Amino acid sequence: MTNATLTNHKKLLAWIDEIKELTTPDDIYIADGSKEEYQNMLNLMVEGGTAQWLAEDKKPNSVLIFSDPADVARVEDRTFICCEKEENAGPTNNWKDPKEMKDILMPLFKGCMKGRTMYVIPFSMGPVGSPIAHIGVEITDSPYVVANMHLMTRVGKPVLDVLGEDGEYVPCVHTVGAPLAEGEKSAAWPCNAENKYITHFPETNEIWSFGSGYGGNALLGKKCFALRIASTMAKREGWMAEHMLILKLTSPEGVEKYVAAAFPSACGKTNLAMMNPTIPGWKVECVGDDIAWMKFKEDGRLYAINPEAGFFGVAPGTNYHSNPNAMESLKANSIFTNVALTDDGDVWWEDIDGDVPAHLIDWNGNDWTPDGGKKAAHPNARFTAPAAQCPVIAPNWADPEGVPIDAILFGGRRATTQPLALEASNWEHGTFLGAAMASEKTAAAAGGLGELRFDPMAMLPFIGYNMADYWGHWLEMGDKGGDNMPKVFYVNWFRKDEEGKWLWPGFGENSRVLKWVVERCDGKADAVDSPIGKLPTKEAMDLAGLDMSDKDWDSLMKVDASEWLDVAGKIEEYFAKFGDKLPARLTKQLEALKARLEAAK
Ligand code: GTP
Ligand code: SPV
Ligand code: MN
Repeated sequence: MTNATLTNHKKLLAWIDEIKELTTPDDIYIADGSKEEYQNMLNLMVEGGTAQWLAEDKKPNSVLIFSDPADVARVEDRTFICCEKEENAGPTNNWKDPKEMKDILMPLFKGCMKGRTMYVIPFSMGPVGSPIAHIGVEITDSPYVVANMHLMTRVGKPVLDVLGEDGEYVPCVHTVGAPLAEGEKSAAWPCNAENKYITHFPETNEIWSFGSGYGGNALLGKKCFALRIASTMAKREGWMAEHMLILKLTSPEGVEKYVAAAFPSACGKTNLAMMNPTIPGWKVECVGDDIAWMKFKEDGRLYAINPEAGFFGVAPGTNYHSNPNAMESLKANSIFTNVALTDDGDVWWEDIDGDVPAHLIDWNGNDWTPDGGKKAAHPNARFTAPAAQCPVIAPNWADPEGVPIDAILFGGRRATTQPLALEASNWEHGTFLGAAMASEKTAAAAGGLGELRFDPMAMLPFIGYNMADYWGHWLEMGDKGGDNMPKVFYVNWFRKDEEGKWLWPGFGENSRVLKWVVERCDGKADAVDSPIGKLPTKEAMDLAGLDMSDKDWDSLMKVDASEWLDVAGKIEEYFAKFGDKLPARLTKQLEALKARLEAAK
């Protein structure tokens, strides 16, 4: 065992031994978190044919990796919540009895690391030692996971030091599920395409992941721990684990506000979190781009930390216009997965800056030319980059105490129906808006692109327990926080006109909506009542310098009562799935909405 002396934690050592007995790797390596270790992982991947170096004058110290075409995104239908009672997983999750699932998993894990090295990665979600942070230990047979965990979390010795001899950690076991026969060479991207299991045991705080090496399926600190397991811990302990970016907004007068926003996967969190505002004098700085853990402090307010240390961002669509700060973050020391390769050793993806090259190597490793009609990068191609490389990372982004949240935004991808922005009348109404959130499906998860689905609080794929109990938890947090709770808003950057063109320019222009939001928090901007919430007036929204006709504004903001009555009917059907678990206060909100819509018809 390499680095065995790094820890005296008896339980941890015993667990490592147990997993070794089960999975029978050739070697065991405990990650120390050093720079050399990271470089070794990159070298190992390059030598093994998993990765290739990008040109040093294009993307220094960065690698490109092509995954197996059958392993390109989260697999929601292979993701399970395993708890004693089915009703505790709820109708939105795939449920399995814990014992039954272990009976399926143990034979799969038996001998699954044969011919490979077993890596043990102690990691902290959140600044090491922060009162809001939690520790996990991921065991994996994938060097790709080790390298990514180095960028996405805090790993190694400092974490083991905090763990000491008996600290608590969440055990996370991951395997690509591709044991090697004697002398057999590993595939460049080993996985078990036909047999993936992403499983969570919230009652014992365990994670077992089999068969996939990609993103949230394999980097277990992210969705598995920081959302699915953490959401159950948060419910038990009275805090919140949310699929939210966190940004700091400073007005020209120097007033600082913190905004958190829950948008579904590939619906604009990374973009909003690090945007350059187009309105003069305003500044956005990034605290986090995907996950927020929030706890009450003595002053009664909610404080959030970003439990991650890097960005695992969607590459396609990212360019110097849409997200210049992401482009700057990924300039070096980054890992690129399933993007295309240019002839001069740089990366390329759809809608990146500049002319479309005449020749590329596409994400399948094949020659690509523009006339072939195929995408060069996979739609869920991603970059992994250290958060500290972001030019607008907030100076206090890693403050262990967190930042006080002033406003929460919900939002999804809606081509129709949903206006650009609205404000909830209070926390309970905000909870209702979050619970009734719907969005068109993106490439971040396998299957069903574009289909409209309910995605409450952007947590549909990430909630570790019954969604209705989660809504109840939101309401209870509101009862506890009272007037100190953040104000809640609902935004939609994705409304289109009849010709299918965006009605709103989006990206840096979203700062206009942020300005309205924080001015509403300070009681400074106007809003008018509508059946679905308080809408900004055209005068209250700073549209200076934007060529926005009254007609376009009206289309962008239109709330059609009969269309919304239809929506209310769908919400009612959706809520009915939760039976007795549905909080009465949400039923009351729905009834009130229907009454307001009827009156407006
Ligand atoms: P996950 O990492 O999967 O959780 O996604 P995310 O929510 O961070 O989404 P991201 O910011 O990476 O955006 C996903 C896609 O939406 C990219 O292709 C963006 O270019 C596009 N996008 C982001 N913001 C806007 C916007 O304001 N308007 C439009 N039209 N597109 C946007
Ligand atoms: C998401 O899908 O919301 C992501 C990417 O942030 S993954 O880590 O793969 O879940
Ligand atoms: Mn996400």
